[in-house]
Amino acid sequence: MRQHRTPRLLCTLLLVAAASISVVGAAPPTADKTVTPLGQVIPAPASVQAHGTPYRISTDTRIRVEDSSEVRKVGEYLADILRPSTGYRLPVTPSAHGQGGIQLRLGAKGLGAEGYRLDSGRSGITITAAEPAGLFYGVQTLRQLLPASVEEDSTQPGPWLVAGGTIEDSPRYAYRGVMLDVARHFFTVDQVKRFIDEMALYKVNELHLHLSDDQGWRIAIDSWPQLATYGGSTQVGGGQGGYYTKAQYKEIVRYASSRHLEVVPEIDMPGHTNAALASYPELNCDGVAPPLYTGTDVGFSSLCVSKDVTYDFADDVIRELAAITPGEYIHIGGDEAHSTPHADYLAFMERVQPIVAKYGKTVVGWHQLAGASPAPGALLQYWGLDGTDPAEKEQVAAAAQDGAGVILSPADRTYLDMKYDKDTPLGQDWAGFVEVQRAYDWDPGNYLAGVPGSAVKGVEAPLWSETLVTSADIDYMVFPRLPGVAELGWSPASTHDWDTYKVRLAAQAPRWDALGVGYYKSPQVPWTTE
Ligand code: TNX
Repeated sequence: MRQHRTPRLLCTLLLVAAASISVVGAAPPTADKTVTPLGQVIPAPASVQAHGTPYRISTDTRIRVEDSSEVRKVGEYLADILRPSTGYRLPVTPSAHGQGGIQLRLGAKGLGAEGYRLDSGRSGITITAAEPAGLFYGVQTLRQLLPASVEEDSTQPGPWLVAGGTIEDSPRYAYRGVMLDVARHFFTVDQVKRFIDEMALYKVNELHLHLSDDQGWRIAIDSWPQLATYGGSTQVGGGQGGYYTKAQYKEIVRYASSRHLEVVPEIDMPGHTNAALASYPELNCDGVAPPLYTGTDVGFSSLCVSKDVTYDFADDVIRELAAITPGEYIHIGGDEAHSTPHADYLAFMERVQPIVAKYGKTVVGWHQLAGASPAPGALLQYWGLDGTDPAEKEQVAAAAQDGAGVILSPADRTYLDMKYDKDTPLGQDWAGFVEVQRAYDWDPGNYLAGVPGSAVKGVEAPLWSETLVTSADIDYMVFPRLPGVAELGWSPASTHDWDTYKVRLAAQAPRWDALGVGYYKSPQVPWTTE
């Protein structure tokens, strides 16, 4: 720590010098470049009032937390981010012991379960919220107000200034999701954790895991062990594949929860089931197991809807999955069931949706479920595009009018596996190219005609992994598009403006650099070279 005394002192002297220059009438000091303007964060906060003097995190700063283990965890999370780069001790102490520093307090009113208030001034920073989740989101805002170098894991010079003023913030939507397809290519627990950390920075709160598909089954099910051991043994391209043991899945759930994300597990049925059909011959109508599949076609597989064993299978899988999933939802897929006759699809969904309810969970399905009878309270995940058959959109609108919730994942806006342009080395293009502006510049509130505003529960950006193998591949497709979708989920529509958004987005790049996150240098974004 000693080596930082001199630069900090120097910096103070320079600030004093700059201040006195302005007194003698030279050019007024421009806004201090080391202080991020209070509103320059993603997602844009609901309300920002800049005033007063910046707070400076220093060697004496304490993180003062309310006496609650959940609040202490948020305090420790903040300390873990700040300590390596600042080099300060930043003890996390009960708030009763003194004033100043960074305070995390419960008790805010009127900001909802996820909202927070952040007050910053010379003597300290106070984040107040009704729940720990709100404090966590306040911490993400604080993080983005600090210089990008705060994300480095070695000591940096600072100074660590946070602009003065007040932010009051709460989300537009309760469901702010991202999906990771671990079926087409398998990603390890550590890779998923890295992904979760990246999402937390943008206040994403739902992690949808696509756990099964034609190419792989990725979760251990004790009553049907071959699903994972055989069905999970390969992936697109024929590589090794893999699956999560129950302990590993619980570790993902725990880690996600420590970042205030809920895991939404998906078992895609009745199509997209070749891995299951290959593992158990009895699930096939002809009793013959097909070979494992490592290509990228869709729509060729189906569970055997007329066999009772199919529902024993669905019951066992959903029961075991529900038992290790504390979250509210189980996603049952239901997309692209091109090999399931329509009447069979209806019959299947009639029998499977009640199983989800029986184990205490709420159904989520891809929007084709609107063509069946969605269970009470079910959420439909809309993944169509501008050119989708209007009749299909009307079906979703009708279901929404009947009480179904809608999650918006329009493929030509939110699909993170779409290429940015024709030269993008990774990804697909069946929904067109999705450049950064296209991903951001739409309004979930009036996107689908006939869907009541109250039926829109939020947005989700799916990342399908047919072409993605490494964490670097993931990062490149996610950044810089995901922050835009996250902002649509969080920020009030009144803040929506591409021209100011793209400047805030450009300001994120040094943070990604510091975090070691690669990204696509979209020509639409005014990246700064510093
Ligand atoms: C469509 S979107 C699919 C997936 C593919 C994806 C590739 C949806 C519900 N189904 O099976 O992976 O396109 O972009």
